[in-house]
Amino acid sequence: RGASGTPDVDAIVIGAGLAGMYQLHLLRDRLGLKVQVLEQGGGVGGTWYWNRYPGARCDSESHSYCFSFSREIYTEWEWTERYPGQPEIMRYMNWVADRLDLKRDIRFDTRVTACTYDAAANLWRVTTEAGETLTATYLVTAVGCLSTANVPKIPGLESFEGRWYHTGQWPHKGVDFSGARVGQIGTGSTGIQAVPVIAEQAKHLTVFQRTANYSVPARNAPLDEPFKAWVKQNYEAVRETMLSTPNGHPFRIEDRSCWEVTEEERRKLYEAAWEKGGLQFRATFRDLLVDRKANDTAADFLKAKIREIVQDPATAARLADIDHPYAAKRPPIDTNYFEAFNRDNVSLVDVRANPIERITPKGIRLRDGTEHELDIIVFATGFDAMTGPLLRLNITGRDGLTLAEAWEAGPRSYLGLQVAGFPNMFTITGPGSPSVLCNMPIAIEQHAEWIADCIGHLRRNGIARMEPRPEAVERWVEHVNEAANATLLPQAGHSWYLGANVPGKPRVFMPYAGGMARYREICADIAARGYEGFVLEEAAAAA
Ligand code: NA7
Repeated sequence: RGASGTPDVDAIVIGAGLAGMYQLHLLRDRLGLKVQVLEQGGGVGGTWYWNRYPGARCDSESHSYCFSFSREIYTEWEWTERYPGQPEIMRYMNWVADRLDLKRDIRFDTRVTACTYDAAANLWRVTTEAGETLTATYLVTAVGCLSTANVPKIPGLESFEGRWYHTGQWPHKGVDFSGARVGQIGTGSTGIQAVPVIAEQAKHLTVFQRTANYSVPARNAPLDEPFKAWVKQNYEAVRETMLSTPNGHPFRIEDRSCWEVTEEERRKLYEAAWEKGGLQFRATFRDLLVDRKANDTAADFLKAKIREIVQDPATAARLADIDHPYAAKRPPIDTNYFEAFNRDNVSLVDVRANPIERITPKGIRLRDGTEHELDIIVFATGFDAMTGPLLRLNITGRDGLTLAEAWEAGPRSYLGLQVAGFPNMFTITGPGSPSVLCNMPIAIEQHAEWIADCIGHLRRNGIARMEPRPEAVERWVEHVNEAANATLLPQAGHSWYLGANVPGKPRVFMPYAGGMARYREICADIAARGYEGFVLEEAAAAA
Protein backbone atom coordinates (compact mmCIF):
# COMPACT_ATOMS: atom_id res chain seq x y z
CA ARG A 1 0.00 0.00 0.00
CA GLY A 2 1.21 3.52 -0.78
CA ALA A 3 0.12 6.82 0.70
CA SER A 4 -3.14 6.30 -1.15
CA GLY A 5 -3.83 2.97 0.61
CA THR A 6 -7.53 2.92 1.33
CA PRO A 7 -8.34 2.64 4.98
CA ASP A 8 -11.41 0.76 6.25
CA VAL A 9 -12.88 3.98 7.61
CA ASP A 10 -11.92 7.64 7.67
CA ALA A 11 -11.78 7.85 11.45
CA ILE A 12 -11.66 5.48 14.38
CA VAL A 13 -12.88 6.94 17.64
CA ILE A 14 -12.02 5.01 20.80
CA GLY A 15 -14.64 5.35 23.52
CA ALA A 16 -18.39 5.97 23.56
CA GLY A 17 -18.81 8.34 26.46
CA LEU A 18 -19.90 11.92 25.88
CA ALA A 19 -16.65 12.61 23.97
CA GLY A 20 -16.84 9.70 21.56
CA MET A 21 -20.55 10.20 20.96
CA TYR A 22 -20.20 13.87 20.05
CA GLN A 23 -17.09 13.23 17.93
CA LEU A 24 -18.97 10.56 15.98
CA HIS A 25 -21.88 12.93 15.43
CA LEU A 26 -19.62 15.74 14.18
CA LEU A 27 -17.41 13.65 11.92
CA ARG A 28 -20.23 11.56 10.48
CA ASP A 29 -23.17 13.93 10.32
CA ARG A 30 -21.41 17.23 9.67
CA LEU A 31 -18.35 16.18 7.67
CA GLY A 32 -19.88 13.09 6.06
CA LEU A 33 -16.99 10.81 7.07
CA LYS A 34 -17.10 7.10 7.62
CA VAL A 35 -16.50 6.62 11.32
CA GLN A 36 -16.17 3.58 13.54
CA VAL A 37 -16.39 3.96 17.30
CA LEU A 38 -14.87 1.17 19.38
CA GLU A 39 -16.07 0.86 22.97
CA GLN A 40 -14.96 -1.64 25.57
CA GLY A 41 -18.19 -1.40 27.56
CA GLY A 42 -21.45 -3.06 26.64
CA GLY A 43 -23.16 0.30 26.11
CA VAL A 44 -22.61 4.03 25.81
CA GLY A 45 -21.81 6.15 28.86
CA GLY A 46 -18.07 5.96 29.36
CA THR A 47 -17.18 6.63 32.97
CA TRP A 48 -20.83 6.31 34.02
CA TYR A 49 -21.08 2.88 32.46
CA TRP A 50 -18.45 1.60 34.92
CA ASN A 51 -18.89 3.80 37.99
CA ARG A 52 -22.03 2.26 39.46
CA TYR A 53 -20.89 2.38 43.08
CA PRO A 54 -23.37 3.36 45.81
CA GLY A 55 -23.98 7.10 45.77
CA ALA A 56 -22.44 7.65 42.30
CA ARG A 57 -23.58 11.08 41.24
CA CYS A 58 -22.18 13.91 39.16
CA ASP A 59 -20.80 16.96 41.01
CA SER A 60 -21.69 19.25 38.10
CA GLU A 61 -25.27 20.48 38.23
CA SER A 62 -27.53 18.57 35.90
CA HIS A 63 -28.40 21.52 33.66
CA SER A 64 -24.68 21.82 32.90
CA TYR A 65 -23.78 18.13 32.76
CA CYS A 66 -25.12 17.49 29.29
CA PHE A 67 -24.60 18.51 25.70
CA SER A 68 -25.38 22.13 25.03
CA PHE A 69 -24.28 22.40 21.38
CA SER A 70 -27.88 22.05 20.25
CA ARG A 71 -30.76 24.03 21.68
CA GLU A 72 -33.18 21.25 20.70
CA ILE A 73 -31.26 18.49 22.40
CA TYR A 74 -30.64 20.68 25.44
CA THR A 75 -34.27 21.63 25.93
CA GLU A 76 -35.87 18.30 25.00
CA TRP A 77 -34.29 16.52 27.95
CA GLU A 78 -35.51 17.18 31.47
CA TRP A 79 -33.38 16.38 34.53
CA THR A 80 -35.09 15.44 37.77
CA GLU A 81 -32.50 16.38 40.41
CA ARG A 82 -30.02 19.19 41.03
CA TYR A 83 -27.16 16.72 40.47
CA PRO A 84 -27.77 13.77 38.17
CA GLY A 85 -27.28 10.31 39.65
CA GLN A 86 -25.51 7.58 37.69
CA PRO A 87 -28.72 5.82 36.50
CA GLU A 88 -30.20 9.08 35.23
CA ILE A 89 -26.97 9.98 33.40
CA MET A 90 -27.05 6.56 31.73
CA ARG A 91 -30.65 7.19 30.63
CA TYR A 92 -29.58 10.56 29.22
CA MET A 93 -26.59 9.11 27.35
CA ASN A 94 -28.74 6.39 25.79
CA TRP A 95 -31.38 8.93 24.89
CA VAL A 96 -28.85 11.15 23.10
CA ALA A 97 -27.27 8.16 21.36
CA ASP A 98 -30.69 7.14 20.04
CA ARG A 99 -31.75 10.71 19.26
CA LEU A 100 -28.64 11.15 17.06
CA ASP A 101 -28.75 7.57 15.79
CA LEU A 102 -25.23 6.93 17.00
CA LYS A 103 -25.31 3.29 18.07
CA ARG A 104 -25.18 1.88 14.54
CA ASP A 105 -21.58 3.13 14.27
CA ILE A 106 -20.45 2.05 17.72
CA ARG A 107 -19.06 -1.41 18.26
CA PHE A 108 -19.55 -2.38 21.91
CA ASP A 109 -17.64 -4.95 23.97
CA THR A 110 -14.61 -4.17 21.84
CA ARG A 111 -11.43 -3.42 23.71
CA VAL A 112 -8.58 -1.82 21.79
CA THR A 113 -5.24 -3.46 22.53
CA ALA A 114 -2.93 -1.60 20.14
CA CYS A 115 -2.86 1.37 17.76
CA THR A 116 0.01 1.56 15.32
CA TYR A 117 0.76 4.23 12.77
CA ASP A 118 1.80 2.92 9.37
CA ALA A 119 3.83 5.70 7.77
CA ALA A 120 4.06 4.12 4.32
CA ALA A 121 0.29 3.82 4.04
CA ASN A 122 -0.32 6.91 6.19
CA LEU A 123 -2.95 5.23 8.30
CA TRP A 124 -3.59 3.90 11.75
CA ARG A 125 -3.98 0.19 12.42
CA VAL A 126 -6.13 -0.46 15.43
CA THR A 127 -6.16 -3.95 16.92
CA THR A 128 -8.88 -5.24 19.20
CA GLU A 129 -8.79 -7.85 21.92
CA ALA A 130 -10.58 -10.25 19.57
CA GLY A 131 -7.55 -9.99 17.26
CA GLU A 132 -9.23 -7.95 14.56
CA THR A 133 -7.43 -5.04 12.87
CA LEU A 134 -9.18 -1.96 11.49
CA THR A 135 -7.52 0.88 9.62
CA ALA A 136 -8.32 4.58 9.52
CA THR A 137 -6.77 7.86 8.42
CA TYR A 138 -7.53 9.57 11.72
CA LEU A 139 -7.39 8.18 15.22
CA VAL A 140 -9.34 10.02 17.89
CA THR A 141 -9.02 8.91 21.50
CA ALA A 142 -12.12 9.61 23.57
CA VAL A 143 -11.10 7.43 26.49
CA GLY A 144 -11.75 9.84 29.34
CA CYS A 145 -9.42 11.10 32.03
CA LEU A 146 -10.55 8.99 34.96
CA SER A 147 -11.18 5.57 33.48
CA THR A 148 -8.22 3.41 34.46
CA ALA A 149 -8.95 2.08 37.93
CA ASN A 150 -6.09 2.34 40.41
CA VAL A 151 -6.15 -0.68 42.71
CA PRO A 152 -3.16 -0.16 45.01
CA LYS A 153 -0.76 -3.07 45.13
CA ILE A 154 -1.25 -3.95 48.76
CA PRO A 155 0.42 -7.27 49.55
CA GLY A 156 -1.94 -10.12 50.34
CA LEU A 157 -4.99 -8.96 48.37
CA GLU A 158 -5.11 -12.31 46.56
CA SER A 159 -5.35 -14.09 49.90
CA PHE A 160 -8.44 -12.14 51.04
CA GLU A 161 -11.31 -14.53 51.71
CA GLY A 162 -14.03 -11.89 51.43
CA ARG A 163 -15.11 -9.93 48.37
CA TRP A 164 -13.46 -6.76 47.07
CA TYR A 165 -14.47 -4.15 44.51
CA HIS A 166 -13.06 -0.98 42.96
CA THR A 167 -15.65 1.77 42.66
CA GLY A 168 -14.74 2.38 39.02
CA GLN A 169 -15.39 -1.25 38.04
CA TRP A 170 -18.55 -1.83 40.01
CA PRO A 171 -20.61 -4.97 39.32
CA HIS A 172 -23.71 -4.14 37.27
CA LYS A 173 -25.91 -6.22 39.51
CA GLY A 174 -24.83 -4.17 42.53
CA VAL A 175 -23.33 -5.29 45.82
CA ASP A 176 -25.39 -6.32 48.80
CA PHE A 177 -23.78 -4.94 51.95
CA SER A 178 -26.45 -6.07 54.38
CA GLY A 179 -25.02 -7.74 57.46
CA ALA A 180 -21.46 -7.22 56.17
CA ARG A 181 -18.41 -5.73 57.81
CA VAL A 182 -17.17 -3.38 55.13
CA GLY A 183 -13.81 -1.61 54.86
CA GLN A 184 -13.50 1.31 52.49
CA ILE A 185 -10.09 2.61 51.43
CA GLY A 186 -10.10 6.14 50.04
CA THR A 187 -11.72 9.45 50.89
CA GLY A 188 -11.68 11.33 47.57
CA SER A 189 -14.82 12.50 45.77
CA THR A 190 -15.87 8.90 45.20
CA GLY A 191 -15.28 7.65 48.72
CA ILE A 192 -17.08 10.65 50.16
CA GLN A 193 -20.15 9.86 48.03
CA ALA A 194 -20.09 6.16 48.90
CA VAL A 195 -19.65 6.27 52.69
CA PRO A 196 -23.14 7.48 53.71
CA VAL A 197 -24.88 5.07 51.32
CA ILE A 198 -22.84 2.01 52.30
CA ALA A 199 -23.29 2.94 55.98
CA GLU A 200 -27.07 2.70 55.56
CA GLN A 201 -26.76 -0.98 54.62
CA ALA A 202 -23.62 -2.41 56.14
CA LYS A 203 -23.41 -3.95 59.57
CA HIS A 204 -20.27 -1.92 60.10
CA LEU A 205 -18.25 0.38 57.87
CA THR A 206 -14.60 1.13 58.60
CA VAL A 207 -13.24 4.04 56.58
CA PHE A 208 -9.47 3.92 56.02
CA GLN A 209 -8.36 7.53 55.54
CA ARG A 210 -4.87 8.39 54.31
CA THR A 211 -5.45 12.03 53.44
CA ALA A 212 -8.25 13.97 55.10
CA ASN A 213 -10.37 15.99 52.72
CA TYR A 214 -12.61 19.03 52.67
CA SER A 215 -16.17 18.59 51.53
CA VAL A 216 -19.09 20.94 51.05
CA PRO A 217 -22.71 19.71 51.17
CA ALA A 218 -24.09 19.16 47.68
CA ARG A 219 -27.64 20.08 48.77
CA ASN A 220 -29.03 17.73 46.19
CA ALA A 221 -32.81 17.91 45.75
CA PRO A 222 -35.47 17.28 43.13
CA LEU A 223 -35.70 20.13 40.62
CA ASP A 224 -38.92 22.08 40.79
CA GLU A 225 -41.01 23.02 37.78
CA PRO A 226 -40.12 26.75 37.81
CA PHE A 227 -36.38 25.92 37.69
CA LYS A 228 -36.87 23.42 34.86
CA ALA A 229 -38.80 26.06 32.90
CA TRP A 230 -36.17 28.70 33.68
CA VAL A 231 -33.40 26.46 32.32
CA LYS A 232 -35.24 25.93 29.05
CA GLN A 233 -36.04 29.60 28.64
CA ASN A 234 -32.51 30.62 29.47
CA TYR A 235 -30.60 28.09 27.36
CA GLU A 236 -28.55 30.79 25.61
CA ALA A 237 -27.66 32.58 28.85
CA VAL A 238 -26.72 29.37 30.67
CA ARG A 239 -24.54 28.31 27.75
CA GLU A 240 -22.94 31.75 27.52
CA THR A 241 -22.01 31.56 31.21
CA MET A 242 -20.52 28.07 30.84
CA LEU A 243 -18.50 29.15 27.79
CA SER A 244 -17.12 32.28 29.39
CA THR A 245 -16.13 31.06 32.86
CA PRO A 246 -12.72 29.52 33.60
CA ASN A 247 -14.24 26.22 34.72
CA GLY A 248 -17.19 25.70 32.38
CA HIS A 249 -19.77 25.68 35.17
CA PRO A 250 -23.03 27.62 34.98
CA PHE A 251 -21.97 30.08 37.68
CA ARG A 252 -19.44 32.89 37.82
CA ILE A 253 -16.53 33.23 40.20
CA GLU A 254 -17.21 36.37 42.23
CA ASP A 255 -15.04 39.27 41.21
CA ARG A 256 -14.08 40.20 44.78
CA SER A 257 -11.06 39.50 46.89
CA CYS A 258 -11.51 37.85 50.24
CA TRP A 259 -9.61 40.84 51.72
CA GLU A 260 -12.15 43.37 50.43
CA VAL A 261 -14.67 42.35 53.07
CA THR A 262 -14.59 42.34 56.85
CA GLU A 263 -14.08 39.11 58.73
CA GLU A 264 -17.75 39.11 59.71
CA GLU A 265 -18.90 39.63 56.12
CA ARG A 266 -16.57 36.89 54.96
CA ARG A 267 -18.03 34.44 57.46
CA LYS A 268 -21.54 35.34 56.29
CA LEU A 269 -20.57 34.82 52.64
CA TYR A 270 -19.03 31.43 53.41
CA GLU A 271 -22.09 30.51 55.46
CA ALA A 272 -24.37 31.42 52.54
CA ALA A 273 -22.18 29.44 50.12
CA TRP A 274 -22.25 26.46 52.51
CA GLU A 275 -26.05 26.64 52.63
CA LYS A 276 -26.28 26.91 48.85
CA GLY A 277 -23.92 23.95 48.55
CA GLY A 278 -21.85 22.37 45.82
CA LEU A 279 -18.82 23.42 43.83
CA GLN A 280 -20.01 27.03 43.87
CA PHE A 281 -18.37 27.32 47.28
CA ARG A 282 -15.01 27.90 45.60
CA ALA A 283 -16.50 30.80 43.61
CA THR A 284 -17.04 32.85 46.77
CA PHE A 285 -13.86 34.91 46.20
CA ARG A 286 -11.65 35.33 43.18
CA ASP A 287 -8.42 34.79 45.11
CA LEU A 288 -9.12 31.44 46.80
CA LEU A 289 -6.95 29.47 44.39
CA VAL A 290 -4.09 31.95 44.07
CA ASP A 291 -3.51 33.37 47.56
CA ARG A 292 -2.72 30.85 50.29
CA LYS A 293 -3.82 33.19 53.08
CA ALA A 294 -7.12 33.80 51.32
CA ASN A 295 -7.48 30.07 50.89
CA ASP A 296 -6.81 29.56 54.61
CA THR A 297 -9.94 31.57 55.43
CA ALA A 298 -12.04 29.08 53.44
CA ALA A 299 -10.10 26.12 54.79
CA ASP A 300 -10.58 27.26 58.40
CA PHE A 301 -14.29 27.74 57.83
CA LEU A 302 -14.64 24.24 56.37
CA LYS A 303 -12.57 22.61 59.13
CA ALA A 304 -14.75 24.30 61.74
CA LYS A 305 -17.81 22.84 60.02
CA ILE A 306 -16.33 19.33 60.29
CA ARG A 307 -15.77 19.83 64.04
CA GLU A 308 -19.32 21.14 64.40
CA ILE A 309 -20.90 18.19 62.60
CA VAL A 310 -18.85 15.28 63.93
CA GLN A 311 -19.69 14.55 67.56
CA ASP A 312 -16.69 12.48 68.61
CA PRO A 313 -13.84 15.01 69.02
CA ALA A 314 -11.07 12.50 68.15
CA THR A 315 -12.81 11.50 64.91
CA ALA A 316 -13.54 15.13 64.10
CA ALA A 317 -9.89 16.04 64.65
CA ARG A 318 -8.71 13.29 62.27
CA LEU A 319 -11.24 14.30 59.61
CA ALA A 320 -10.26 17.97 59.90
CA ASP A 321 -6.52 17.33 59.89
CA ILE A 322 -6.12 18.66 56.35
CA ASP A 323 -2.86 20.18 55.08
CA HIS A 324 -3.55 21.02 51.47
CA PRO A 325 -5.24 24.24 50.37
CA TYR A 326 -9.00 23.98 49.79
CA ALA A 327 -9.73 22.99 46.15
CA ALA A 328 -6.06 22.35 45.37
CA LYS A 329 -7.17 18.74 45.09
CA ARG A 330 -10.45 18.25 43.28
CA PRO A 331 -12.93 19.40 45.98
CA PRO A 332 -15.55 16.79 46.85
CA ILE A 333 -19.17 17.63 47.54
CA ASP A 334 -21.31 15.33 49.63
CA THR A 335 -24.63 14.23 51.01
CA ASN A 336 -24.18 13.53 54.74
CA TYR A 337 -20.55 12.44 54.58
CA PHE A 338 -19.34 13.89 57.87
CA GLU A 339 -22.73 13.11 59.47
CA ALA A 340 -22.14 9.42 58.70
CA PHE A 341 -19.37 9.37 61.32
CA ASN A 342 -21.99 10.01 63.99
CA ARG A 343 -23.52 6.60 63.32
CA ASP A 344 -22.70 3.73 65.65
CA ASN A 345 -21.79 1.49 62.73
CA VAL A 346 -19.18 3.78 61.15
CA SER A 347 -15.60 4.21 62.31
CA LEU A 348 -12.60 6.06 60.96
CA VAL A 349 -9.08 4.65 60.86
CA ASP A 350 -6.17 6.96 60.13
CA VAL A 351 -3.76 5.14 57.82
CA ARG A 352 -1.42 8.06 57.34
CA ALA A 353 0.35 7.64 60.66
CA ASN A 354 -0.27 3.90 60.75
CA PRO A 355 -0.40 2.66 57.14
CA ILE A 356 -2.01 -0.45 55.77
CA GLU A 357 0.67 -3.12 55.83
CA ARG A 358 -1.10 -6.00 54.19
CA ILE A 359 -4.40 -7.59 53.39
CA THR A 360 -4.85 -10.85 55.23
CA PRO A 361 -7.39 -13.62 54.55
CA LYS A 362 -9.60 -12.00 57.21
CA GLY A 363 -9.19 -8.29 56.54
CA ILE A 364 -6.75 -5.39 56.70
CA ARG A 365 -3.68 -5.30 58.91
CA LEU A 366 -1.96 -2.05 59.81
CA ARG A 367 1.72 -1.43 60.53
CA ASP A 368 1.19 -1.49 64.32
CA GLY A 369 -0.32 -4.98 63.99
CA THR A 370 -3.98 -4.02 64.45
CA GLU A 371 -6.17 -6.19 62.24
CA HIS A 372 -9.62 -5.10 61.03
CA GLU A 373 -11.77 -8.10 60.15
CA LEU A 374 -13.83 -7.50 57.03
CA ASP A 375 -16.24 -9.26 54.69
CA ILE A 376 -16.01 -6.72 51.88
CA ILE A 377 -13.26 -4.24 50.89
CA VAL A 378 -14.23 -1.26 48.75
CA PHE A 379 -11.37 0.42 46.92
CA ALA A 380 -12.38 4.05 46.39
CA THR A 381 -8.76 4.61 45.43
CA GLY A 382 -9.19 6.59 42.25
CA PHE A 383 -7.63 6.31 38.86
CA ASP A 384 -4.40 6.39 36.92
CA ALA A 385 -5.65 9.75 35.70
CA MET A 386 -5.31 11.28 32.26
CA THR A 387 -2.31 9.34 30.95
CA GLY A 388 -3.44 5.90 32.19
CA PRO A 389 -6.26 5.40 29.66
CA LEU A 390 -4.05 6.56 26.77
CA LEU A 391 -1.01 4.48 27.67
CA ARG A 392 -3.20 1.42 28.01
CA LEU A 393 -4.00 1.67 24.27
CA ASN A 394 -0.38 0.68 23.40
CA ILE A 395 0.03 3.44 20.86
CA THR A 396 3.00 3.42 18.50
CA GLY A 397 3.57 6.44 16.28
CA ARG A 398 6.09 7.36 13.62
CA ASP A 399 9.48 5.56 13.53
CA GLY A 400 8.39 2.99 16.08
CA LEU A 401 8.11 5.55 18.88
CA THR A 402 5.67 4.39 21.53
CA LEU A 403 3.56 6.80 23.55
CA ALA A 404 5.01 5.23 26.69
CA GLU A 405 8.51 6.20 25.52
CA ALA A 406 7.44 9.66 24.41
CA TRP A 407 5.86 10.24 27.84
CA GLU A 408 8.43 8.49 29.98
CA ALA A 409 9.09 11.68 31.96
CA GLY A 410 5.43 12.71 31.91
CA PRO A 411 2.90 13.69 29.26
CA ARG A 412 3.94 16.20 26.58
CA SER A 413 1.39 17.44 24.10
CA TYR A 414 0.42 20.46 22.08
CA LEU A 415 -2.82 21.89 23.52
CA GLY A 416 -3.60 18.46 24.96
CA LEU A 417 -4.85 17.70 21.44
CA GLN A 418 -1.91 16.15 19.61
CA VAL A 419 1.43 14.54 20.41
CA ALA A 420 4.61 15.02 18.35
CA GLY A 421 5.47 11.83 16.50
CA PHE A 422 1.87 10.64 16.32
CA PRO A 423 0.47 12.01 13.05
CA ASN A 424 -3.29 12.36 12.61
CA MET A 425 -3.95 11.26 16.17
CA PHE A 426 -6.16 13.51 18.31
CA THR A 427 -6.67 13.15 22.05
CA ILE A 428 -9.96 14.49 23.39
CA THR A 429 -9.37 16.02 26.86
CA GLY A 430 -5.77 14.84 26.76
CA PRO A 431 -3.16 15.89 29.33
CA GLY A 432 -2.25 19.54 28.75
CA SER A 433 -5.87 20.54 28.18
CA PRO A 434 -8.19 21.99 30.88
CA SER A 435 -10.38 18.84 30.87
CA VAL A 436 -10.60 17.76 34.51
CA LEU A 437 -10.41 21.36 35.77
CA CYS A 438 -13.52 22.13 33.75
CA ASN A 439 -17.11 20.98 33.72
CA MET A 440 -16.46 18.01 31.46
CA PRO A 441 -19.16 18.34 28.76
CA ILE A 442 -17.99 21.89 28.03
CA ALA A 443 -14.36 20.75 27.69
CA ILE A 444 -15.44 17.82 25.52
CA GLU A 445 -17.59 19.86 23.14
CA GLN A 446 -14.78 22.34 22.52
CA HIS A 447 -12.27 19.58 21.76
CA ALA A 448 -14.56 17.53 19.55
CA GLU A 449 -15.51 20.68 17.58
CA TRP A 450 -11.90 21.80 17.21
CA ILE A 451 -10.91 18.31 15.99
CA ALA A 452 -13.81 18.14 13.52
CA ASP A 453 -12.98 21.61 12.17
CA CYS A 454 -9.35 20.60 11.90
CA ILE A 455 -10.08 17.35 10.05
CA GLY A 456 -12.41 19.32 7.75
CA HIS A 457 -9.53 21.70 7.05
CA LEU A 458 -7.10 18.86 6.32
CA ARG A 459 -9.49 17.29 3.84
CA ARG A 460 -10.42 20.49 2.07
CA ASN A 461 -6.77 21.39 1.64
CA GLY A 462 -5.42 18.04 0.58
CA ILE A 463 -3.33 17.67 3.71
CA ALA A 464 -2.37 14.09 4.39
CA ARG A 465 -0.55 14.37 7.68
CA MET A 466 -0.63 16.62 10.67
CA GLU A 467 1.37 16.62 13.87
CA PRO A 468 2.73 19.26 16.23
CA ARG A 469 6.21 20.76 15.92
CA PRO A 470 8.48 19.83 18.84
CA GLU A 471 9.07 23.56 19.58
CA ALA A 472 5.31 24.13 19.84
CA VAL A 473 5.02 21.22 22.27
CA GLU A 474 7.93 22.64 24.27
CA ARG A 475 6.25 26.04 24.53
CA TRP A 476 2.89 24.54 25.44
CA VAL A 477 4.35 22.33 28.19
CA GLU A 478 6.06 25.43 29.61
CA HIS A 479 2.82 27.36 29.48
CA VAL A 480 0.94 24.53 31.23
CA ASN A 481 3.56 24.64 34.00
CA GLU A 482 3.37 28.42 34.30
CA ALA A 483 -0.41 28.29 34.48
CA ALA A 484 -0.30 25.67 37.25
CA ASN A 485 2.38 27.54 39.19
CA ALA A 486 0.30 30.70 39.14
CA THR A 487 -2.24 28.82 41.31
CA LEU A 488 -2.18 26.87 44.55
CA LEU A 489 -3.03 23.64 42.71
CA PRO A 490 0.48 22.12 42.69
CA GLN A 491 0.62 22.58 46.48
CA ALA A 492 -1.53 19.51 47.04
CA GLY A 493 1.42 17.16 46.64
CA HIS A 494 -0.69 14.00 46.78
CA SER A 495 -3.25 14.89 44.15
CA TRP A 496 -4.05 12.89 41.04
CA TYR A 497 -3.64 16.11 39.02
CA LEU A 498 0.08 15.46 39.61
CA GLY A 499 -0.09 11.71 39.17
CA ALA A 500 1.00 11.37 42.80
CA ASN A 501 -1.60 8.72 43.65
CA VAL A 502 0.05 6.13 41.42
CA PRO A 503 3.44 4.93 42.73
CA GLY A 504 6.22 5.46 40.18
CA LYS A 505 4.20 7.80 37.96
CA PRO A 506 6.17 10.92 36.93
CA ARG A 507 5.02 13.99 38.86
CA VAL A 508 3.83 16.45 36.27
CA PHE A 509 0.89 18.77 36.72
CA MET A 510 -1.23 17.37 33.90
CA PRO A 511 -4.27 19.61 33.26
CA TYR A 512 -4.06 23.16 31.91
CA ALA A 513 -4.99 25.53 34.73
CA GLY A 514 -5.21 28.72 32.65
CA GLY A 515 -8.98 28.46 32.39
CA MET A 516 -11.32 27.00 29.78
CA ALA A 517 -12.39 30.32 28.28
CA ARG A 518 -8.80 31.41 27.70
CA TYR A 519 -7.88 27.97 26.37
CA ARG A 520 -10.78 28.08 23.92
CA GLU A 521 -9.43 31.39 22.56
CA ILE A 522 -5.89 30.03 22.26
CA CYS A 523 -7.12 26.99 20.28
CA ALA A 524 -9.33 29.11 18.02
CA ASP A 525 -6.51 31.53 17.39
CA ILE A 526 -4.07 28.77 16.46
CA ALA A 527 -6.60 27.33 13.99
CA ALA A 528 -7.29 30.78 12.53
CA ARG A 529 -3.59 31.23 11.90
CA GLY A 530 -3.50 28.11 9.71
CA TYR A 531 -2.84 25.70 12.58
CA GLU A 532 0.25 27.45 13.84
CA GLY A 533 2.69 25.11 15.55
CA PHE A 534 1.60 22.08 13.54
CA VAL A 535 3.34 20.53 10.54
CA LEU A 536 0.79 20.09 7.75
CA GLU A 537 2.07 17.83 5.04
CA GLU A 538 0.38 17.85 1.66
CA ALA A 539 -0.63 14.57 0.07
CA ALA A 540 2.12 14.67 -2.57
CA ALA A 541 4.81 15.22 0.06
CA ALA A 542 3.45 12.46 2.27
CA ALA A 543 3.42 9.93 -0.60
P1 NA7 B 1 -9.14 10.21 44.26
O1 NA7 B 1 -9.61 11.59 44.36
O2 NA7 B 1 -7.83 9.94 43.62
O3 NA7 B 1 -9.15 9.61 45.74
C1 NA7 B 1 -8.57 8.36 46.02
C2 NA7 B 1 -8.53 8.16 47.50
O4 NA7 B 1 -7.94 6.89 47.77
C3 NA7 B 1 -7.67 9.19 48.22
O5 NA7 B 1 -8.25 9.44 49.46
C4 NA7 B 1 -6.35 8.44 48.37
O6 NA7 B 1 -5.56 8.93 49.42
C5 NA7 B 1 -6.84 7.06 48.66
N1 NA7 B 1 -5.84 6.05 48.39
C6 NA7 B 1 -5.30 5.70 47.20
N2 NA7 B 1 -4.41 4.71 47.35
C7 NA7 B 1 -4.37 4.43 48.68
C8 NA7 B 1 -3.64 3.52 49.46
N3 NA7 B 1 -2.73 2.69 48.91
N4 NA7 B 1 -3.85 3.50 50.79
C9 NA7 B 1 -4.75 4.34 51.34
N5 NA7 B 1 -5.47 5.23 50.65
C10 NA7 B 1 -5.28 5.28 49.33
O7 NA7 B 1 -10.20 9.29 43.48
P2 NA7 B 1 -11.79 9.40 43.44
O8 NA7 B 1 -12.29 8.20 42.74
O9 NA7 B 1 -12.34 9.71 44.76
O10 NA7 B 1 -12.05 10.67 42.57
C11 NA7 B 1 -11.49 10.80 41.28
C12 NA7 B 1 -12.19 11.85 40.52
O11 NA7 B 1 -13.40 11.33 39.96
C13 NA7 B 1 -12.69 13.01 41.30
O12 NA7 B 1 -11.68 13.89 41.65
C14 NA7 B 1 -13.71 13.61 40.40
O13 NA7 B 1 -13.11 14.40 39.41
C15 NA7 B 1 -14.34 12.40 39.79
P3 NA7 B 1 -4.42 10.04 49.10
O14 NA7 B 1 -5.15 11.32 48.89
O15 NA7 B 1 -3.70 9.58 47.84
O16 NA7 B 1 -3.55 10.01 50.28
